[in-house]
Amino acid sequence: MTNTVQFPDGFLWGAATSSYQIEGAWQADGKGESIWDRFSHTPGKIKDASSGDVACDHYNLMPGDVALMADLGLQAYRFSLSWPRILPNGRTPSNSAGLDFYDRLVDELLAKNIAPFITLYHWDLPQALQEEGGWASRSTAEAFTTYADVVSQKLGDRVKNWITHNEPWVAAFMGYGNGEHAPGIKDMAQALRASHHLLLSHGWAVPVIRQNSPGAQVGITLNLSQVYAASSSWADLQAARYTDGFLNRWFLDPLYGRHYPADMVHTYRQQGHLPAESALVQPGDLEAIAVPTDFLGVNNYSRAIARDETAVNNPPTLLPNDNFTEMGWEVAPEGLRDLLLRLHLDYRIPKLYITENGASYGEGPDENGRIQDPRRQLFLQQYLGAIHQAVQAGVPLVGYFVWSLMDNFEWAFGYKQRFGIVYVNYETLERLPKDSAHWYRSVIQQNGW
Ligand code: IFM
Repeated sequence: MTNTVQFPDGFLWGAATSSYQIEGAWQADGKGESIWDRFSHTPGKIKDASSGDVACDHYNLMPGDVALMADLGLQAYRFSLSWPRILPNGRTPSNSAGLDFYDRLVDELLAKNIAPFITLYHWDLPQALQEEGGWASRSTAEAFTTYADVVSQKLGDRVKNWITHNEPWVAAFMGYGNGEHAPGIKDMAQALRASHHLLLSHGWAVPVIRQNSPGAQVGITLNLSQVYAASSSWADLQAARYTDGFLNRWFLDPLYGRHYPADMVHTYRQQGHLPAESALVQPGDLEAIAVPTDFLGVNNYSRAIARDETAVNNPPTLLPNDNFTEMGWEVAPEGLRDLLLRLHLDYRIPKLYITENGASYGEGPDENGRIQDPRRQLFLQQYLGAIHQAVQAGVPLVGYFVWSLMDNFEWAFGYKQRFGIVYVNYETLERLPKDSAHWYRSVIQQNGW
């Protein structure tokens, strides 16, 4: 029987995690404190008062986790490095025990034929750098470049896929803007400074990684959402334009050589959040940020519907559907298809990966130890169907990483949200593949379904 959905030959199938969310071992072997250690240890910041101190204890259970990946048939594994595990104070000297952990992880993966995709920064900034202003300070971008140099020198002979940053929008606007993430600062001016320094550090790190890792593919991962106006009224169209600028174009435009979007610069200036350009954006910065990259990583979970709530007499013609994950995010696979088409048409990106996509549903083991999570399987099937449509339409999307390999610490939500295709029992740390993991294994085997 032939498959109904067949991906192109060579399409890469993987799963993703991040250091703070799974590793635990927050003080082991000379690791320094991160902003997430500090933040989660501050009462009131995490919904269930938990932290990543132990998390999935992946630091100690790593070989078993890699064996599990092999068992699921994964072809690639996207993970992030804990900067303070490697550079406890954010800068050299490095901590060899920390680097050795990732060295062993890489070797373990390669021995099982799983391609490592390294993300350098997935939000766990060394606390020592936050004391100097964190991402709001330009010196953090310099420190990041040194960090990229240290790790790509060590791992660049074997790791050939590098992602500088994960979701700089979240790091900047939730870390420094609304304060829901570490370091918990609520100041839009700092958030905008952080966004520029995150992008700048990307631009500076790319050539360093290339130098240390010949033949490497280097990119960045953005969280992007297709934005739809709630109606065709002028007010809602304006709201959609603004939301798209805030979420998407603020990062895409400078990365693809278009400078920061003029409409957003104008708005942020009017709001008093952006200083005169020369103070923040220095000569050469925009050229550095627009360094050519090999791919863009796209993290997508839902769509955005924009509405101008202040405008009267414009009833919405587009409303969210009634299907939400336990994060409260609307299930909207067509949003991912439209996003991919838009990226292809507007930015002509040479190569794309979905570096995260998945759903939080809380199903646990039944009396037989089986985890039936049909909603997650349906979610994945619908989103993969949408991705397939985009590929058929000519979008150069070459791989997919499910979020997440296993249940883990979901930031300000703690352990209450479960995104894994593998269940983690946080009492025993036992890992149990859910039904969706078995289904995903068969998708990988057949390159479709
Ligand atoms: O868990 C996060 C991940 O760290 C970044 N992208 C979104 C996921 C789900 O919220």
